[in-house]
Amino acid sequence: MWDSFHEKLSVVDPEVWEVVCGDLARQNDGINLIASESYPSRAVLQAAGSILTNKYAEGYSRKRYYGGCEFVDRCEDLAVERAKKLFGADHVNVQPHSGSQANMAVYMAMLDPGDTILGMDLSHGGHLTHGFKVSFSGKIYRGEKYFVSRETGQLDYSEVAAVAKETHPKLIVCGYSAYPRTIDFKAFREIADDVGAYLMADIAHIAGLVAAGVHPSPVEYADFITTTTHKTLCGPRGAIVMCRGEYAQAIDKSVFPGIQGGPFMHLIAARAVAFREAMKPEWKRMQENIVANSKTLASKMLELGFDLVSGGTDNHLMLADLRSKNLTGTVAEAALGEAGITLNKNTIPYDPEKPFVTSGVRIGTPCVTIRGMGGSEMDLIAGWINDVLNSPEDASVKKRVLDEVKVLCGKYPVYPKDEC
Ligand code: DSN
Repeated sequence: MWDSFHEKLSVVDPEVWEVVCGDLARQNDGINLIASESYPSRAVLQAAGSILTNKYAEGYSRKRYYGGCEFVDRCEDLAVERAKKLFGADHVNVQPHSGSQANMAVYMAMLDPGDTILGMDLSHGGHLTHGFKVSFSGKIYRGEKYFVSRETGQLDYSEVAAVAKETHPKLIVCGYSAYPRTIDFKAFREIADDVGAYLMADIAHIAGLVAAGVHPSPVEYADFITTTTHKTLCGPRGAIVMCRGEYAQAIDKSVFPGIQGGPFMHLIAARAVAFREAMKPEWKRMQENIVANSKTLASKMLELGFDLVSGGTDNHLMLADLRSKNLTGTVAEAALGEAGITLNKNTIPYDPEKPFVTSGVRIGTPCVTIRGMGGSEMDLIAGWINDVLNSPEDASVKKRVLDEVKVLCGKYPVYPKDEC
């Protein structure tokens, strides 16, 4: 055994330890409004950082290509059984390393190269893997798009139906990265049935809300459901695919050996932990609070004169259209970052700016809610966003907000500082 085998990270690699400590301080001291991030529990982090990372387990439980899988089989079984119970799904594959791979697994299982995928346009809130031209999904398959209504900023289901009739998709994707409203999965099922397409719901953003019953579930309507496990689900990085029983074998073969080799057993263990936590009543209440906080923040933003795409929110996020403030998303993201508020620039529907500039910011409440903040903190946050974006060049405003943010965050620590 080499000398430093049992030494701590802080001793073996002070440079990397400094990064960990730096980001721990950033996470504790700042307000995180990135809609796709969350804070997993200590138990999830412990499983994710466990010695299960050492184990190769290609294959599935009790059908592996390696010996010594008796313990990891048990943890994959737990993850599968818990996910099935949590979402009411017939079949779940818990091995995808990411949301992109979960989506790829469905496409590779059900489509042939050149088949048409119909998804929401990326700049309207869709995802790269929903048929966007520079992604594998738009290169191997023919990507067609639907859009939100220019007037309402919301889905117009009759318009989606018309696009489906014109484009003859083999698979329709619903579920988005930046759509603030409830999705009508039944309407999508009807559209898919009318054109003989499969329906895939990518619920990566809203999976926690769906698990808690705060957003309607697609399980009754979609043939396939994919989700990452690290957004509102509050688990570790990674993803799962759910499907009707009739597609179980095709999906499993598509994930392994189709597109992946060895599953990350430490992350599958952590997923099992997250699914167990998601069955608790207090976790459900937390998901309800994520939406309540989002609505409070949205109404305060509207009161302060911000334009929100679609006029508000039904879920964990909102999209602020900054054109009336004469600001781009890039400028807003940077100014707020200097004031201790992290969010991301985001295209708005029909955005006149380039995707790297954008006219909007996406604002989400999962992280602030997980750390315990409520309605009065949402009012404060909206006020700080307003102060900074009214004078994005004013260093004294940003410094004042940064100090106030730090004081508030001190009352709602995320993780203990340990040895940092
Ligand atoms: N990158 C994710 C998000 O921020 O929504 C989507 O994959």
